[in-house]
Amino acid sequence: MSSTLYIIEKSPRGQLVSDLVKYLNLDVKIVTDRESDSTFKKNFPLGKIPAFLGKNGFKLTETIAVIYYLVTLTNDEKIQNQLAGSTAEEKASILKWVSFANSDAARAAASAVFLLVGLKPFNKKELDTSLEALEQYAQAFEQRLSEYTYLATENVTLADIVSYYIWAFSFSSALGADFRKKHPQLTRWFNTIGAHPSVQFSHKGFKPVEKALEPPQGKKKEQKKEQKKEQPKQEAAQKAPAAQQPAQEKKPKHPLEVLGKSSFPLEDWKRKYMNEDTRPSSLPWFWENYNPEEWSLWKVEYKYNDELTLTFMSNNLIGGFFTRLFASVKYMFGCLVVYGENNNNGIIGAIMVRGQDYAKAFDVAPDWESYNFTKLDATKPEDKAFVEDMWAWDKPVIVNGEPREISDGKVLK
Ligand SMILES: N[C@@H](CCC(=O)N[C@@H](CS)C(=O)NCC(=O)O)C(=O)O
Repeated sequence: MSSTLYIIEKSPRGQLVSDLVKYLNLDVKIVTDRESDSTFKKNFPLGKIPAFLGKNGFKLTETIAVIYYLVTLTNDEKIQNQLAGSTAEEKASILKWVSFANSDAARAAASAVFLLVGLKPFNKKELDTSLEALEQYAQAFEQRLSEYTYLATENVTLADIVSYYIWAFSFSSALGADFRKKHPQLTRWFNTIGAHPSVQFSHKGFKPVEKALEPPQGKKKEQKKEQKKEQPKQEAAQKAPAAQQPAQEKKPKHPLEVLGKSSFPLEDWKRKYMNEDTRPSSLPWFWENYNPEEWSLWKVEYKYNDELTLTFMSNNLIGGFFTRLFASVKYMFGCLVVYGENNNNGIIGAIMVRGQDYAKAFDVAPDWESYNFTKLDATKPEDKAFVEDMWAWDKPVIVNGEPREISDGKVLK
């Protein structure tokens, strides 16, 4: 049995630790699906990633602790001294940069990127603060790198490696060519580390964006308009004296509850889908049991594909949407997938909903209006095939006549 490292795939910390495992040629298994891994839940109740579980039962979290431990797992003393330092001063200087990159710089980068790609509700003040912090941090790099080739010693160390992933993350969307031009030493260093074998596993051929993403203006305006329309209704309701409000009726917990029990065994289906092969086994069972009078099928498409950047973030966006659909999940099943590649991807999928009105199931999630819904008719071969393709994820999706590979996806279950 080998040791296990749990990561979030394609996140900077995940890329850092899994690249290090590969670079050091360690016998460590990388697991990206912690949600369905009971060993992870049992051993790491905080759920934080990365998390390392040694084959001897040793448990470790916190990126910095994990990478230092991985370095000790090589028996190559030369590489240990190079990456983590040999003198007390070298060791401390490396740790200084590693800590700075994994805390201050990582926080500012994540905040700027998440605000710009829409993973966090937009807030101009927060974006300005994060970009200012990144500017300040770039100056600190600039200063060191105007005199030295690397951050901490005369060689590539963990300081350079950890910092590389944070800048690469920022350069993937939040900071454009103008920023790099303003910081030539940082840029020179970034390109040097980018060519080092330790980061090649995830970043081979990485191209920073030319233009930083713009704040999501249009979408914000639309949301504001919607909020304004809603406000008078809410205010009127709040102002109405209690006596005029209808007596407390016993409301069903969920609007779809009134439809009563369906003949389709949803929980059995979900289990079957998760445990059996989709095309040969689950799908034939599904069509035998599916009742279109009780359940409807919908093509669901994200409206703002042109604002998506990294595919793992698009997948996180789906994850967030599914979390917010929690209250409706016993009336739904389906998948949304991410097709395409970084900086050119989209979200599409097929979801089955109890009843014939998609809104009743979806409107529990505040971001449901970021999606287009089109009803599917399973008696039409093309609609049936679309559902099958979305639930099997084994073929490219055809978008505007072009086949696009599926890179990721999530199951709503
Ligand atoms: N201080 C921790 C931070 C770990 C952390 O925040 N990890 C994120 C992913 S980069 C995470 O686990 N997020 C998901 C969660 O909290 O459920 C470290 O350096 O490892």
